[in-house]
Amino acid sequence: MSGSLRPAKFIGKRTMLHILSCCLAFILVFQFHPVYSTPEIVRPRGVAISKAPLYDPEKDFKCFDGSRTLPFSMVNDDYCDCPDASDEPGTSACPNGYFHCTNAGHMPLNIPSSRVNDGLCDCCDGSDEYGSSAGCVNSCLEQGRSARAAAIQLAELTKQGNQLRIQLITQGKQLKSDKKARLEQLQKDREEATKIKEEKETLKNKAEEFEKAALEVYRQAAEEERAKQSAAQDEEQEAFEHFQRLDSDHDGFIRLSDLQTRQTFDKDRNGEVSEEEAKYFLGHDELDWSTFHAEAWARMKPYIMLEKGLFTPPSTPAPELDTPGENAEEFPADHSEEEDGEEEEEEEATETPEGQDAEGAPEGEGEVVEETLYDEGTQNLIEEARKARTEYEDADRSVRDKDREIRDIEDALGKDYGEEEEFASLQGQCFEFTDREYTYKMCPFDQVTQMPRNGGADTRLGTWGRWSGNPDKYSVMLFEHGQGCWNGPQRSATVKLTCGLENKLTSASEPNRCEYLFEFSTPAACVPDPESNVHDEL
Ligand code: MAN
Repeated sequence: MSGSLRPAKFIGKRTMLHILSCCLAFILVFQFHPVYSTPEIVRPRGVAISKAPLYDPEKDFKCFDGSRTLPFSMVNDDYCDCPDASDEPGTSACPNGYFHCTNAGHMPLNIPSSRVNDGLCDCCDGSDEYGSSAGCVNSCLEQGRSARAAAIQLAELTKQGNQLRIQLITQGKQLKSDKKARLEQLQKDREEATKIKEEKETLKNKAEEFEKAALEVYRQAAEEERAKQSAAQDEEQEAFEHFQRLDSDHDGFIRLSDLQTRQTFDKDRNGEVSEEEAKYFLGHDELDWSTFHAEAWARMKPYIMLEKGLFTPPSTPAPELDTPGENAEEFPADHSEEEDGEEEEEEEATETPEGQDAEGAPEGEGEVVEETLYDEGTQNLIEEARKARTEYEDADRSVRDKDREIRDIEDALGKDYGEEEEFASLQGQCFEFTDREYTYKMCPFDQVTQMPRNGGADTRLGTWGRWSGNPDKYSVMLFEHGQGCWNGPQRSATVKLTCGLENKLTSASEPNRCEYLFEFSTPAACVPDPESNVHDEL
């Protein structure tokens, strides 16, 4: 502001004030005694109309805090007498005082006393610079006009927005009562669903008991079968190892001569293994592995065991030599004391019989095991148990679904959606604003996130905290406890609500590191001011 202010000469002397306050007529006071600033109500400079009665020139002045009483001439004498600054409303004498600009044509204003005559025009009527050379011009009419136009515009917007707000209130109340009704229904349904779940659980347990008992039979049979197979494999492995030992030239055949060198087969214990003895065990002139395993091994094994001390024969005498095969079951002579050095040395043989791998595992192990075929009764029990399990799981899910919905509704019902539920319809919606670097997403009553435009993970700026406007609680939303800021506090977001005809996130900024500020326009914030903002003191 610049230009010339009406001639304003500061007259602060106590005597002058006293004279002026005593007896001059209104016009005279206004025109020639600038201690008084408006023609309507006589009052000292810098005093608001509302406080004028406290400054009666015909009485001594009492500091507002009651601490002192002064001759009226000491008001605005440029010397601070009252601790509460009330004696110096029109000067900069008191550091804690306020100067009131009337600003006729616009809005009155209180400015700190320190701004009086500081060379800067603070009041649009220029009244704060009556004793300086700032040359303020009175622009109150002009400013008032545009402020009023803006106020009218805002009032119109508020009026239209308020219509929408009224609809939102209806919607919000409806939403809330719908939720309450749904909650009641859900609580009943949950009781019912819990009963069903309990019944299904009992049925499932019963069906599983039957199923388990039926499967146990199969399990035991399978275990026995496995044990049998494993014993047969051990047996085969053992036979193969002996086959290899006896096959001294490793040509895949055992011949009579191979046996004749082994004391094990000296049945009559005469010190040598005769051809007959060797034939008795072989049954043929020569044997390959499979014939050995299928026929001769059973005859040889008792003798080999005897030799190792693993087998004790009955006390019956050893049988005479017979045709091979006929007396294969008979007990052999006790040769346990005999040693066969060669056999011991070859104990390390590691080859495996055909059809076995190096570890002796039978071929096919590790492959997909054939599915067990159950008898019809067992099959039915399995099927019934499966059905009972499915039904129980469905019943359990139904209870859990209801629990979840109940929790969500209770959570929503516990939230503060405004005095008249006008913000309720914002629950469940999200609004975005994109700046150069980020897209921000604000979901009222839920959370605010920040997404880098060039990709990368979202950052949670805060989850719903509370309304924090002052004095209008519902003008600011606070989202707290966001992701921690590197070397700093947890992120938080403040959302300022303004009246607008649509719900829209209109700005985003980060005034302090990791403290975010948003503006959100919404009809829910269009509350008409019962006292219009368009004041003037024309
Ligand atoms: C990220 C963003 C910024 C924030 C820094 C703090 O880059 O969340 O908004 O200022 O982290 O390190």
